[in-house]
Amino acid sequence: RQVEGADEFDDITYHRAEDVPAVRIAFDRPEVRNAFRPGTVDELYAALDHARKQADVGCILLTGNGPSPKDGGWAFCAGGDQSVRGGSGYEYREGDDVDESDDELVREAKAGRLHVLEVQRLIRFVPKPVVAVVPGWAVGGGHSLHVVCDLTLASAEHAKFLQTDPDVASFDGGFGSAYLAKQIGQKKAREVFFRGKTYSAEEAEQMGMVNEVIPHEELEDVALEWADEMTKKSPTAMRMLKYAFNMADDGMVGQQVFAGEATRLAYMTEEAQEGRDAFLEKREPDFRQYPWYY
Ligand code: 1HA
Repeated sequence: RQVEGADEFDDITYHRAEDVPAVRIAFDRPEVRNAFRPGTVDELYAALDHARKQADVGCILLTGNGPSPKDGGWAFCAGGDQSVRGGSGYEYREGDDVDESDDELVREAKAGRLHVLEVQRLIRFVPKPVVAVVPGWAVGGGHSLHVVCDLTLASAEHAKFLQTDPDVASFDGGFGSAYLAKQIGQKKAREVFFRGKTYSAEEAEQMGMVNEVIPHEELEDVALEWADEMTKKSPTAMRMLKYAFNMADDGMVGQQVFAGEATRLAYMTEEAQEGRDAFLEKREPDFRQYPWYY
């Protein structure tokens, strides 16, 4: 079913699965291969952030609606909409849905934006698995989005993976390239960017950037099965694992995010509660009652 408030969105759709504690967020501009403009990114961020905050949602499926009404083509996302790329980023244009009461947004609307990078960080830090469900083209900034997702499932018939960044004089020098190299190795990642060749779902699976290739008709069902499996596991263990996988590559920020969860666990102990209670009761804490575990 559609998530409440999602009818406000123009460029994405946002649904909650009925039987599985998962949501489906989909680019909804199939006529331009689901390329994103600034408003698309705003909506995507809002939906992801909403999903992040739902304690009864354990998995996020990110996909692209299709096929294109123009030619029947399928896409996950074709990256930044080149028709609104201006001098300093992607620009809001006349008629776009910009909230005029939001001064900051109005100011931002006049400047070019690259805030899909904020979406990448949100996908990276949301404490639940995010699965890229790729029904067609994953290109440029859309390719980078699949790279940053925890898992990727791809349509056997229609998924295609392509990096056009240097063809259009753009470059994702962060997760899109460096993290891709962690996934598929330095030589292959450099080939993906430097040659700009299109890879099939099967080739992408062999490289290690796709988890499973699935017949197109079954793609969404299988994605829901994976979501079902993952959301039956311990939320704490899944969260700690995601952050543990991230930590080695995310430096001090990765440590901070992982440590935040360790702090949450520590707060749940009697030992931590003794610290709090002693402060509130204006007495010395008695930590001697707790063991020095080894
Ligand atoms: O690299 C970044 C960033 C890096 C750092 C920080 C922020 C970043 C933000 C964004 C990006 C980027 O995404 S740069 C890379 C931008 N994307 C591209 O260069 C992909 C351009 N598109 C294509 O290469 C091809 O269209 C395609 C391989 C995705 C599909 O080819 P196909 O199946 O032959 O279809 P095609 O006829 O080309 O496209 C269908 C329609 O979709 C066309 O419109 P029409 O002529 O029917 O009016 C086409 O213009 C439109 N379309 C496709 N992709 C885009 C697009 N329109 C605007 N922007 C697009 N990206």
